[in-house]
Amino acid sequence: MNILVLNGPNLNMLGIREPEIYGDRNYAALVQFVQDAAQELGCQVDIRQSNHEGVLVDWIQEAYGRFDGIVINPAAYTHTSVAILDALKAVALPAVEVHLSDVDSREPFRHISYAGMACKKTFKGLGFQGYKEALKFLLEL
Ligand code: CA2
Repeated sequence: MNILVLNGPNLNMLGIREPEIYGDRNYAALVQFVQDAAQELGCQVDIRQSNHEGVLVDWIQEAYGRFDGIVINPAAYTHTSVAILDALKAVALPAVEVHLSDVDSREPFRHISYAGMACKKTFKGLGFQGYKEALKFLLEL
């Protein structure tokens, strides 16, 4: 199984500020964690990060016919992007949403997730482990 793992804006800044919310490990550590999880679970992953909404939309579109599923942490675009929601609906690949933090216990604007409306499941507040749970979920589908 070949899974596309997408990360949205500012996740490349992990570990630099707000460790109480996002932890103290950096983005390179997240990539390593997901690669290790994929190896353990027996799937292939392509892990990408962009600060640009259109780039994320392009990558979702390009996943059609190339990947078996998508794990996505759209970061701030979670709460704003109908474009990412529409792209996920358009390709109709099984998708799982991940958030490092528990968005439901944070500011009210983080309680709405557009991308989540096209996802089969959301893992939130589990830190890096949420990505592994998302891979497991897709493999068990
Ligand atoms: O909890 C998550 O994974 C989020 O998707 C992270 C986003 C946030 O906008 C979402 O509401 C929840 C933020 C990504 C990283 O932001 C940083 C902020 C300060 C320092 C480093 C990263």
